[in-house]
Amino acid sequence: MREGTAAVTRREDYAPPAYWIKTVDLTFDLDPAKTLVFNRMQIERNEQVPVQALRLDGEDLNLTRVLVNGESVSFRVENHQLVLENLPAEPFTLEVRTTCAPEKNTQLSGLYTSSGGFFTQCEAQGFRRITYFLDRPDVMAVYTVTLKADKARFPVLLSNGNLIEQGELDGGHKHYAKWSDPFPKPSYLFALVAAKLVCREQKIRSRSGRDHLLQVYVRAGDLDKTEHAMRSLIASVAWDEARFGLSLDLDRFMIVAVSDFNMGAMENKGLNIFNTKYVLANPATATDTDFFGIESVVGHEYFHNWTGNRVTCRDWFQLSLKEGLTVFRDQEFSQDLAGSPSARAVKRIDDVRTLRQHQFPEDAGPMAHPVRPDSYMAIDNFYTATVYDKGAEVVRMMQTLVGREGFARGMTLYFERHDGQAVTCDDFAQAIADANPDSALARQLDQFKRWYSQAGTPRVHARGYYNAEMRTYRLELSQSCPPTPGQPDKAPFVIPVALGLVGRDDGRALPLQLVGENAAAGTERVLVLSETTQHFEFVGLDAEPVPSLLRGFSAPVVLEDTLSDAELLILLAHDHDPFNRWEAGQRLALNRLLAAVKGDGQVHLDAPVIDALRAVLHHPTLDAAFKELLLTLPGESYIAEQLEEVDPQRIHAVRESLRLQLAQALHADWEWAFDHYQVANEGYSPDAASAGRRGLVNLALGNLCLAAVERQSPLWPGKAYQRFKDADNMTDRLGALSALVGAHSELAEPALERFHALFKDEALVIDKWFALQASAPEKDGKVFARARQLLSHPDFSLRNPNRARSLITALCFSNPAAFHRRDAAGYVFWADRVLELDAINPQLAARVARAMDRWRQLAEPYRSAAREAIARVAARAELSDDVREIVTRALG
Ligand code: 0A1
Ligand code: ZN
Repeated sequence: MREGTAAVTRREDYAPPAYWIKTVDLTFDLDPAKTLVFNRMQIERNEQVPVQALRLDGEDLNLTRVLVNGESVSFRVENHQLVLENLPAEPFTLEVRTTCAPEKNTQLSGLYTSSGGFFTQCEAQGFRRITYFLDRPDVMAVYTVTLKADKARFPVLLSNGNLIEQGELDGGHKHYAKWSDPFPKPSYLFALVAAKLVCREQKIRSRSGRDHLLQVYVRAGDLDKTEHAMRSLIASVAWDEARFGLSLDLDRFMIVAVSDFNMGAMENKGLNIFNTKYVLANPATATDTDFFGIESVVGHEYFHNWTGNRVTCRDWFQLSLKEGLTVFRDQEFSQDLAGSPSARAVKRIDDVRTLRQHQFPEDAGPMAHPVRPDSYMAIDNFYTATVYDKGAEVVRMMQTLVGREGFARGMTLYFERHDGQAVTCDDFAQAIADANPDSALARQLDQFKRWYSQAGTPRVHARGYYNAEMRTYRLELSQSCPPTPGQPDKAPFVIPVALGLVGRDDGRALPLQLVGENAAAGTERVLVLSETTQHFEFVGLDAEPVPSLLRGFSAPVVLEDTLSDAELLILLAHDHDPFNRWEAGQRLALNRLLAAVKGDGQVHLDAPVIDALRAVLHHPTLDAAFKELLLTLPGESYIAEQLEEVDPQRIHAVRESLRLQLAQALHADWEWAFDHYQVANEGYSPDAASAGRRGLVNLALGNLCLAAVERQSPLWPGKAYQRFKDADNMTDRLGALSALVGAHSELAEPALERFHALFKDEALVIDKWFALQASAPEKDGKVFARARQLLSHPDFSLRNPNRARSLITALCFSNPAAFHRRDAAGYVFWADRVLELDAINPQLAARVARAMDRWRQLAEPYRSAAREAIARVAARAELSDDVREIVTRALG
C-alpha cells in the first residue's frame, strides 16, 4: 500500500517529459508468485527540455538489473522512482529487469491474478507496478511483447496489436506468444492476458472494405453469454463509421472478461478488458438493464479507440478530453440504436437521472471539482461523475451550439489536427469552434470554456411576463453558481436554453418569433444565456403561454422557474418535448414530497395529479418505458438534494407514504397495465420496446403487491411468487422478487432462498441477490440488520469488487433510510468497511468512502455521528492516499 506520502499534483505544474521512450520490448515470464519482467527501451532526450536525470516510475517492484547500451551503470531508487544520471546524449537502450508478485496484488492495478489467470489494469498509473517507466500519457511508444507461461494452465496468451509469433518452450510444458502493436501508445493502454479462456469470434468487413476479426474471450462455461456483447461490438463498429466516419484501424479486436475488476471496463488498444458484468448476459441470468449496460459499455470502450487512443490526453487533468467525449459518444450510440424519438427520449431521461443522482451531489459536496480538475492527491479518485457525465454534457452543449453537422465537422478537424498526439481539452474545444466559425460557440469560446474550469451546478432562474395589450411574452433568464471548494466566486457560463411555448388552453406548440425578427422560426429554438441576466421578448402571442424551458435538458443546470401546479399539469399533458413532459410529472410529485418533508410530514396525492398520472398510464401512444419513468417517484437522494437540511428517515417515511398512495389510488389502472403490457410469449429479446413493456409490468406488479400487503390480501403476492417461479427471463424473475421484497411480503423470504439455490453458481446473479436485500426499502431497521448479517454469508467477500459493491454500495449509497440511523450503526458499518477495504484495495475503499460526501447537509443527530465516523477513519495512520484524500476533503 502507498502510505502517507499525500503529495498533491497540480495542473499548473505540468512540464513536458525530459526523455521520450520510442520503443518498448517487453518479455514476461509469467508465474503467479514471481513473474520476471524484462524491459528493453529505446530512449532519447527531449531536446526542448534542459538536460536532467531520467526518473522512471515504479511501485511494488523488485529491481534486479539495469543496463544502458548493454553496460551496467550506477542508479538509485528514491520515492518510487528509478533515477539515472549522466546518460548518453544520443539515443540509447535501457534494459531493466524486475520481478513482481501478481497473486499478491489485491489492488487490481498492474499485473494481477483472477480465477487463476493473469490480467492487467494500467490506467491510470498501473504500468509502474509492472515495470519502471515514464508512466504518463504524453509518452507514447511502440510496444512489442513476448509472453511465456505454463501451457496447460495458461493456454491463451494475449497482448495489444497483432500476434506475430508463437511456439513451444521447455519441451512443450511452456509456450510463448509474441505480439506487436504498430500504434504508438501511452503506457496506460498496455494490456496482457494469460489464462484458460475460450472465445466467440466473428469476421466482419467494414464499410471501407477492410476485414477484421472480432473476439470475445470468457471462461469455458460462459460462452453462451457472449452473443449480446458480440452484437454490441459489431453495432459499435458500424455506428462509428456511419456517424463520424471513424473506422477500426486494427485487424483484430479483442474483448476479455474478468471477474475481478475495479471499474466497468478498459479500452486497452485492441485488447479491451471488461468486468464480467459488462460482457456476460443471457436471458436467464441478465436483466434488460444488464443488456443495455453491456451495449453502452462495449460501445464506450470501442469508441475510445479514436477518442482516447488515437488521440490521447496530455496529462491526467485532461481526463475528460477522452471520458466526457466518449460518454457523449456512447450516449448518442445508444440513442441511435433505440430508434424512435420516444425511445431516444427514454435514454436521455435515464442519462439525466444518472447525472442528477451522482454528479449534482458531487458538485455540491466536498469533492466538487471542475470537469478539468486543478489538483489531485490520487488520480484514481477523479474518475468521477463530473469528469465523465458532466464532461459529456459539456460536449453535448457544444453540439447543441454548432448543430449536429457542425459537430461532426469539428470532430473531423480534431482528428486531422491531433491524430497520434496527446492533447488538452482546450485543443478539442478549439477544433469544434474552428470548424464552425460563425457559431455562438466560436464567438464565445473563452467564456464557454468556463464549463471546464469552474465547478458547481449553475442555477438558471426564469420568469415570464405576458403583456396582453402588446401580445408579447418577455422571458427573463438569470444565472448564478454556488461557491465550491477553492472557488468562492463564479463568472457567468454560456448556457444553451432550448425552449418552446405551449398554448395554455389547447396545448399547442406556439410559433416563436423574437422581437425584431421578420417571421417566426419554428416552435422550438435555442436561446443562449451568457450574461448574468438577459431578456428575450417573443411577439405575436394571443394569450399567455406556458414556457417549456431547458428542453431535452439542454444544459447541466438547475432550473428555477415559477411554474404553478396548473402549468405543470398542462406540460405533463401536452408538451411536445418528452423530457419536459417527464420533468413536469416529477416536479408535481416533488412539490408534494418537499412540502410534506418541510411541513407536518403528511403527504397527500390529490385528484388532479392522480387523474393526470392515470391518463399517462392509459395514454394510447406513449411508450411503456416512458410511462414507467413518469410513474416512478423521484428517489430519496434526489429529494435530499433539494433540501438545506436532511433528515433521511423523514424523507423515507414521506416517500413511502406517497408510494403507497400511488399504488392504492391507481389500483385498477395498475391491474390493467399488468395485463395489457405483458410481452407475448415468443422468446426473450432485449430490444427497447419489449424491455419497456417488461419494465412497466414489473412496476405495476410492485404497486399491486404493495397495496395488497397493506390490506393483507394474498392475491397479488401469490401471483408475484408464481411469476417469480415460472419466469423465463431474469428481468421478470427479479422484477417479481423485488415486488415481494419491496412490499415486505411474507413470500419474500422463501423466494430469496429459492433464488439463491437456483443461481448459486452464477456470480453475477448472486451479486443481484445481495444488492436486492441491501437496497430493500427499510422498515424497522430490518434491512440494515440483514445487510450486516450478510457480511458473514459464505458467498460474501471484500476481495471481489462486484461482490463488495453488491452489499456495501447498495446499503451505503442506495438505501439512505437503512444507512442513516439514529444509533449511528450505519456509520460504524461504513468506517469498518472502508478501513478493511483500504488494506486490500484502496481504489475501491476510496469509492466506498464517498458515501459520506454529503454529511454536512444532515440534520442532528446524524451529522455529529457522521463526523465522528469520518474522523475515526482519518485518524488511522496507515491510510492510502486514495482514502486519505476523500476523508481529508470531507472534513476540510
Ligand atoms: N478508461 C476506462 C475506465 C477505467 C479507469 C480506471 C480503471 O482502473 C483504475 C479502469 C477503467 C473507461 O472509461 O472505460
Ligand atoms: Zn471511458
